[in-house]
Amino acid sequence: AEDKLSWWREARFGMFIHWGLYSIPAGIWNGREIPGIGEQILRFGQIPMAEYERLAADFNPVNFDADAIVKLAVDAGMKYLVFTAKHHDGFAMFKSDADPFNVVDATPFGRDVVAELAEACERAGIRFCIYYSQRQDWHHPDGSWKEWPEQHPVPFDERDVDFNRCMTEKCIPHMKELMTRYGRIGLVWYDTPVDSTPEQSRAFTELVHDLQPDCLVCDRVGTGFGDYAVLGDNEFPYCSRNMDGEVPATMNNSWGYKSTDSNWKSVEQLLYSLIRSAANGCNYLLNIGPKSDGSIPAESVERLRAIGDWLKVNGEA
Ligand code: JFZ
Repeated sequence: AEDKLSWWREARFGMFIHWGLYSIPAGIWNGREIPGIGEQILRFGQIPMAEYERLAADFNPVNFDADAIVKLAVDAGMKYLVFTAKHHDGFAMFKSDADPFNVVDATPFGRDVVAELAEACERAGIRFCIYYSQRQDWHHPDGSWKEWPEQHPVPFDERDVDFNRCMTEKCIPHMKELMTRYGRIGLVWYDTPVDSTPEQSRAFTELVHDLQPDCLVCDRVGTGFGDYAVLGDNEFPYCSRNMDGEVPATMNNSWGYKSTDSNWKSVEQLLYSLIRSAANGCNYLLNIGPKSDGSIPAESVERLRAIGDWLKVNGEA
């Protein structure tokens, strides 16, 4: 476990990408602004899945350009990229034989976004990594909806589910596809374990380590498993030098693109957090939320360019 962390310890700065069907409504449903983070509009807006599903028919991001996004990351000084292969809504941004609710089978776009980003990262020489919501899956009938209530205090359907069934039918097969079809994966960013059992956390961890021995797993896989610690989102990094930590952060409030979220942090604030993270031996994983046409919000591009310019003068590598 020592050397397999070495690239990650040197990386210090990565790009997080939250992109999925939620980028289409971008925070607005039936003309009403839905409070909360954009990628969770289904939960915050109490939208029936049957309605939400129809977004797939409108997903056609003709301006998506994986090489351009990866170049933006590289120019900003980022050394890895973490992409939402599946968020809580259960929609896969890759071709899957396990479940038809995916970008290739369910949208007019029909392109495998995970494949295109993986290939672009390979060409540019940065590590491609996968975010996968292993436990929350609002689409599978036995997927979990349980969130950390203090984080997202919105009522949700507490119906009983047989999560092991969702896991066997969908999540494990998905993860096998992700770990075998897209080349070398740097790390898997599992999320919101909440009430995960040790058996479930172990299975999700071992699947990765079995199929890709050098691939890291973050500790949001739950119950003490994982190769490194993810701190609170946007947390002011006070991590210690002798722990491997990563600070996930947004430039505004939302992770997925939200058209009404204009609470952008300044370049100075972002640089301060990056430097503060690095000084404490932590990685800074800074998010962008592409729009539904595949383009990157101008506010994000502007900030990434400014950070890159600063690093070219003041950074080390
Ligand atoms: C989770 C997700 O629910 C969210 O949509 C986004 O993907 C984010 C990166 O991760 O939300 C969390 C999870 C953990 C904390 C905060 C938000 N936390 O520990 O502070």
